[in-house]
This record gives sequence, structure tokens and C-alpha cells, in this order.
Amino acid sequence: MDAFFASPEPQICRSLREACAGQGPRIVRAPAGADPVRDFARSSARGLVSVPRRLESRFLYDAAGSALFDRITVQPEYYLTRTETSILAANASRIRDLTGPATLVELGSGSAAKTDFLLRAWLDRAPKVCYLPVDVSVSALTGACSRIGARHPGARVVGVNCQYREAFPLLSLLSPALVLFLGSSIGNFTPGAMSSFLAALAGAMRPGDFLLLGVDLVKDASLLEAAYNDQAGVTAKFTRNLFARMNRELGCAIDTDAIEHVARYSADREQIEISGRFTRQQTFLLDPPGRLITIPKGDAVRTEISRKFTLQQVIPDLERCGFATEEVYSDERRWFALLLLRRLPRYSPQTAGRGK
Ligand code: AVJ
Repeated sequence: MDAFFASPEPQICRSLREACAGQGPRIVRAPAGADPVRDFARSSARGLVSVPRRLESRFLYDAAGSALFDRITVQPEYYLTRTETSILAANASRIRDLTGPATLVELGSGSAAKTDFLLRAWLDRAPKVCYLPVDVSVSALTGACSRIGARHPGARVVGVNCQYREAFPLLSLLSPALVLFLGSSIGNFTPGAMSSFLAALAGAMRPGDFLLLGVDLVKDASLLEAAYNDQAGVTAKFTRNLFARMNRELGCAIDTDAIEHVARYSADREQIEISGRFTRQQTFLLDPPGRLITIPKGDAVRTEISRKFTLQQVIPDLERCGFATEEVYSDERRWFALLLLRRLPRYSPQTAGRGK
């Protein structure tokens, strides 16, 4: 209790209060002081020299990357978005029956196209709904806010421009809440990072609040690999855009044409592994750190993993992290699942991930 009163209210909470009081912007930003370019440069410098070489997936989503991701979601091979949308369309009103009129908070909302079905289900039962999309891409967020505001006049929309975890202090203020984490975005986390993320999320949520989690399910490798190697080459562009972003924001002089998109399914690890492979040696000029990092010909830089799940494994994992599974929705082919979870009544984050 003392600790609670001693800690000042996080700035993001103050910004939200101002936004809700009607003054100030309808977009709440991450705490000032964080320098995004410096953050990108430091993370990239660290990742490029680590073994294996890797870049953080969150940097894939600048304005160009978010737009490319939207194009990925409509490629014929990329079944995830289409399948999840059909599951949402079929179950939105059932979900609303179970959760009641909760505030909707969407982590990694992107353009928020899928959320329409939920908003409609909410507005079918009450004249108003509060919706807070959270995204690192300010362009995707502004687009989503204006589109939803125009389409659903009953929706009070406040965009939150920050990383997932930076939005966690808002969750207890917004209870009763339904947190949306769709698209199998959770698949970007390693198993350890997923447990710590979920434990922190459970710790930030109020008991009884809901989480709607989208997970892509394990399936035939050829279907998975096709989804991440579309014929039109949009996914390849998406991977290369991360390096192009380094050129734009960090002044690296990289020839992105000499970087090849590679996406393979590891059946052992049950994940798609995506990297940019250098078809010739290139040197990164990283500024502000002012470092030179040479990547030899043939070396690969991991940009993403996309884990695939089985319900038998993920449901007990979620339980260990503080979430009880209320209902599971899927499609006829069992390609994708939406789990409606509930924050357990008693849960302390310290006990999470035990035995892992
Ligand atoms: C947004 C992380 C769910 O893993 O399928 C799609 C990202 N990358 N194609 C995924 C992605 C390449 C996507 N997630």
C-alpha cells in the first residue's frame, strides 16, 4: 500500500485523464524522454552483433512497414487475418454476452480492421463504447482512430501511441475491460518472453477482466511457409523495409536489394523464422553510436519469429501466467483460434513461469 501511494501516477495515466476530460489530443503518447531514434539505433547495434544476429520485431512497424503489413493481410496465402476475422464475425455477439459492456483495449491494433465486428456487437447493445487502440505506429493509429470515429459515431476512441508494456498502467483505470491481443501477435515472443509478457499483463489487469487472444495453430509446413513467402513478394518487402528504415532513420547506407527475405518453418520449435540474408558483404554505419558493423556475405539477420500453437500446450501455459480459459473459438479447418480468457481472481506475477 505504502509503495502504491509513494509511486507517482505514471505519466501515461495523466495523459489519458486529460484526453478523456476532453482537453488535449485524442492520441496519448508514450512518456516524453524516450528518444525513439536513439532507441532504434542502440537496439539495432546490439542486435546486429549478437549471436545469432537479430533485430527487434517491433521496429518493423514504421509507417511504411505498417502499410506493408496491411497488404500482407490481404495476400491469398496469408490465411491468418481472413480466418481470424471470420471467427470474430461469428462470435462477437457471444463474446459481448460473456464480457458485458467492457472497455475495449487493443494491443497492437494496427489499422484495426477486424475490431469493427466487436464494436458493432458492443453498439448493438448500448449506445456508447470506449475503444483504446494501442500501437507503436502513429500513422496506423491515426488512420484507425479517424476511420472508426467516422464509422461508429457511438465509439469514444482514444489512441495510445506506445509499446505494449507502456500501456499496462492504463489497464486498471479502464476496468471493467476486455483486452484484445489479436492476429497471433503473441507469436512474435519467444516462450520465455511470452510468459513474462503475460504475467506482467495479468499483474496489470484487474481480477475478472477479460483477454481475447488470437493464436495461429500448428499446421502443415507447406501452408505455413506459403503464408510467409507470398507470390507477390509483399512479405519480402516487409522484411527489407526494416533495413530500409535503418537507412532512413539511422543513416545506414545499406543496399536492400542485396538482402534476401528468408522464411522457414521449424517443426521442432513450431515457429516460422524470418530473416534477411546478405547476398554480399555490407557495412552498417550506425549513427548516433557511430559504429561500423560488417555483415559478411551469406550471414542472416533474424527479424521475426512467428510461433504456432496447440491448444493443449497454450491453455495450461496461460493458466500458469494468470489466465483462465473461458471459451475457445476456431474455424472449420482448425487453422486459427481465439481464446476468451479471464484474469484469475488471485494471481501474483512472482509465481509465473515456474517450472519453465
Ligand atoms: C503481426 C506478428 C502476427 O507473425 O504472422 C506476417 C507478422 N510477418 N508476415 C505474423 C508477419 C510476416 C505477423 N504478426
